[in-house]
Amino acid sequence: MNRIQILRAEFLISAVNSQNYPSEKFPEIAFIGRSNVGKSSLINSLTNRKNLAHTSQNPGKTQTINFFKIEIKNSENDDRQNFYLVDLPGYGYAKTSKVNRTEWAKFIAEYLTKSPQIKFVCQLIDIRHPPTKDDIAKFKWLVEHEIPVLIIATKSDKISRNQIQKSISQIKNDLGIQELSVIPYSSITPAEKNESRSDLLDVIYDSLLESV
Ligand SMILES: Nc1nc2c(ncn2[C@@H]2O[C@H](COP(=O)(O)OP(=O)(O)O)[C@@H](O)[C@H]2O)c(=O)[nH]1
Ligand SMILES: [Mg+2]
Repeated sequence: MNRIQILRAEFLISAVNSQNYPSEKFPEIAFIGRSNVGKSSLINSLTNRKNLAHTSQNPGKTQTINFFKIEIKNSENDDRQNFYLVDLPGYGYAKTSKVNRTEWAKFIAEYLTKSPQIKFVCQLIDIRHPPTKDDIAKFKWLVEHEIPVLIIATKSDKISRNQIQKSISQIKNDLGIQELSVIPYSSITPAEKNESRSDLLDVIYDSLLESV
């Protein structure tokens, strides 16, 4: 059985600037990645709710910062913790105009640099392809700003086990950090047999107990 269990998961608020961030503060875990990489699906998988975050086959849909309030429990000692999962708009969507891309950058940079309650950022990369220029640029930006990053390689069900290991090495290589931890993840694997899900919940829970 999973050590960490979801007690509650609800959509709280969509924000377009810092005035709209939730007034009640909790630690935050944010998700970034290219449009269509699987951010919303991962939030649904993690919380084990079908439609908490809206998924779409058409990239470029989410244009706001979406806050989900989550309560989890450590089944070993009944400790309960609240936090926010934060779904950020996707980058790298070809049809988005240049103006839109600059806006994206300002809007996201503002959130990421002005939210001291962020514990870490999950950057999602499609396991089937090497990181894009955009993926690498965003990763470097996070590292430069001293924001802890966990790389999640999405859609791992689409390739073989052997390929998973190769893709993970490629990602580490392209990002230039061999000791980086990269979690392969499949959002279509049912919660009860999804080991990556329970690993990620463990990482999140442990981060919530750390001070700072
Ligand atoms: N097979 C598979 N498909 C996925 C997975 N994650 C996302 N998808 C599909 O990829 C598309 C985009 O997913 P979505 O979560 O909306 O991406 P977002 O734009 O990053 O929020 C949808 O058609 C999903 O069903 C996964 O782990 N496995
Ligand atoms: Mg989405």
